[in-house]
Amino acid sequence: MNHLDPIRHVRGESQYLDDVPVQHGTLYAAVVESPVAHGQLLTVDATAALALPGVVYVLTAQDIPGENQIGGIVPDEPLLAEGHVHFRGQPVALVLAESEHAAHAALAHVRVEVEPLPIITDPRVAAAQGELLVPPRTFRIGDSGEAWPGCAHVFEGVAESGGQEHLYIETQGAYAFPTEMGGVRIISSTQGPTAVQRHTAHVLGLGMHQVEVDVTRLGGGFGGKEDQATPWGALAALGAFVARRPVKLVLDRMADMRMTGKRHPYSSDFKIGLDADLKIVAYEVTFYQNGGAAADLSPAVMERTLFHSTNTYFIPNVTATAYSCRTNLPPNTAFRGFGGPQGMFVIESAIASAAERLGVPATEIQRRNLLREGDLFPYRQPAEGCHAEQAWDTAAELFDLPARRREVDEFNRTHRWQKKGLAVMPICFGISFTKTAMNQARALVHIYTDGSVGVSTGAVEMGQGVNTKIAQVAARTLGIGLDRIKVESTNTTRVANTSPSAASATADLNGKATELACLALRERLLRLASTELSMDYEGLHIENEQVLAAGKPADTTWEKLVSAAYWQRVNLSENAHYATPDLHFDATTNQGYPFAYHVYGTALTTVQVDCRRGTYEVQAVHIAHDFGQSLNPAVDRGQIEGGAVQGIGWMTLEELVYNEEGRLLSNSLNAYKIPDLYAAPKVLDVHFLDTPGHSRAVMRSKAVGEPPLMYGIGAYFALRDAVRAFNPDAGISFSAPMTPEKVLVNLHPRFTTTPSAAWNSSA
Ligand code: LUZ
Ligand code: MOS
Repeated sequence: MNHLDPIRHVRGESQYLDDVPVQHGTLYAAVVESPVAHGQLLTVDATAALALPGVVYVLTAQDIPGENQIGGIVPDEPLLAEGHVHFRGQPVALVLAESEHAAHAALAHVRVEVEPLPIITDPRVAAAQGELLVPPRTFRIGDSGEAWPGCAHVFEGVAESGGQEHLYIETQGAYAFPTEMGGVRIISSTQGPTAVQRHTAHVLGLGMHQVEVDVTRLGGGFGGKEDQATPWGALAALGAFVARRPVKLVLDRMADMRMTGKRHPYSSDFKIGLDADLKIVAYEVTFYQNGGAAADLSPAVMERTLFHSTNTYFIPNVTATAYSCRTNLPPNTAFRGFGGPQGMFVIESAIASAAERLGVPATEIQRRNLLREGDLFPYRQPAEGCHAEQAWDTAAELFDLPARRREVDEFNRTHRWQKKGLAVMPICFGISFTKTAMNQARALVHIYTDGSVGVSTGAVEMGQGVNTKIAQVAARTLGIGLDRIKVESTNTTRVANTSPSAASATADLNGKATELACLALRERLLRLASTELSMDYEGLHIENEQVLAAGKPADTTWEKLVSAAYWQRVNLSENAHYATPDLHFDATTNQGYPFAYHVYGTALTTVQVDCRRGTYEVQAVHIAHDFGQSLNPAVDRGQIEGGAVQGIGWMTLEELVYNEEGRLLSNSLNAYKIPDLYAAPKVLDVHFLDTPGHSRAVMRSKAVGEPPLMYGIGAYFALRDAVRAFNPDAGISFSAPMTPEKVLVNLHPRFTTTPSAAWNSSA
């Protein structure tokens, strides 16, 4: 079965925010941005802007009726700047005008005066000055300090990974409507409708019941709309609240790139110790996370970095510390993997560093240290249903790792100016929100009298296919066809207190709630059938819309049964709640059982580098992945392909550049490259491992959203392998992305010039 939406997408029938018919009287909003990255806000003078034709309002912090605060984890983020500005692009004022053109034309006429203050863009500089968003955290198991003397080999180094622009095709936006009694209704492009509702209510001084948020679908989120759809929803709502007219606010691409946070860049120190058999004995790592100007989700992202700091490996002695550093950049935020990829890049760098210095293949160290059943993660959860070795060995065998290695080495012996590289990337990703309380969801299922079914949950469809999976769960549980089922928009009035669609857990949480609701409805209908037909309830079930008793049709169809239930006054609606069982975590000891389960897999990546130009091609990515019992192999395969390519982009082409004034230089698609058809791997093979899935996964179909992004890390190490084949002495720093410029510099270090070094080092 395929994803339900693509045909509508291709026909242009799918409804995104910008497809909502514009209501008469709508005002258009545009956001006045801070022109500097740090300073004291002296004046915001809108006189000239207000004199322009079509400009109706210019709103500032003074116009906010409630509290000017949208911080989630830490209350440190105003909706509109007040007193100070902390990053370039920070919203300072909101222009409302009769047309989009008039609103944008007015921006330059709002005079914003700022007394500049010193700017920090580097997380290590921030940490040195005590500029931390939250106190540091340390995850510890064993005693790494005691372990060093017993190690045969100890290596230290630095690893750096860059940020990443989400580049959802649909930019941020919201459309707000005033409702009766001073409330607002917001159509929002958000992964977190409840976050938009909660913060909007707070900012407007309303109860949450006065704010309704509705989401049909997003043109991509990738984490960028988990927390950071909120300001645009709240700003549109502020406009609608003040003007008592509908207000539409949509960021254009460059404004979106300037104003919103991205994946966190990290700079990290590592120290790894191995015994004579290449077993990793100890690992110490310190992460400096570039959090940007406000906490946003950074503390949670930092925590997930710590959770994934040992990737798929068992290491008995670990000390992992993370600093979330305040800099004058837009607050960085959730991005597919949520800090996990950054943590995993460092342990892979440590292993590569050890392998290179010992002159052994990295795969020797990787394979020997893979997690086994029952091994403890540093946070003390045991690896249960561990498929790390199975994934590695299946990939190595199925895709013939030894032959691939020989082929690469042979090619490199026989080619001077072309070099190939190969790397293996095993992954392990924990599924659940690390904040235990967030692992809950609800579903509201209505069966209408004609037998059709409407399902509402907290899940947001953003292209990932969650609605398809929820429809499958409902159809399978009720025993009816998919054509009977409609997955409704995500609406805070129908399903309340939702967690964002994030953490790869959306189908699990909302799918399980849907399953529970449908099970209750099915039971109710079959109880009715058993009395109507005087049959034993135990033998009854529904299949293909037939009621079957002891495997034989009982002369009653789904439609007849539903109709009978209505006339018997049986409740045809059900509201179910699901909370992932068994989870707990103590954030003071950093120990517990935070994840429902882990997802495993292994990727083999082959690249070829043109050693005159530094350009390269990712030739093949071969993946063996643990889907469990996939509910939808087509959707799941798509997630693996998209995730792997997005990870390759992060590790290779995508280079975010801010200058020292905190201005984004890579501010459009001229300067910021994401993988296109040509940059994507020529071969992308996905093998479904034979694994049982997990009872905490929806219908034993494991979560699939974030894990594959980390396969992309293999591309960095494959490129490194190719560069070293050309220049074995290249002292390549562990610095991603490995752009063609960086490859060239590493191939020919003698020709390195200062300007490119400066380009590479800009945070
Ligand atoms: N969001 C969140 C996430 O709030 N908590 C998480 O643990 C998480 N993990 C991945 C992606 N988003
Ligand atoms: Mo996400 S990074 O699961 O919003």
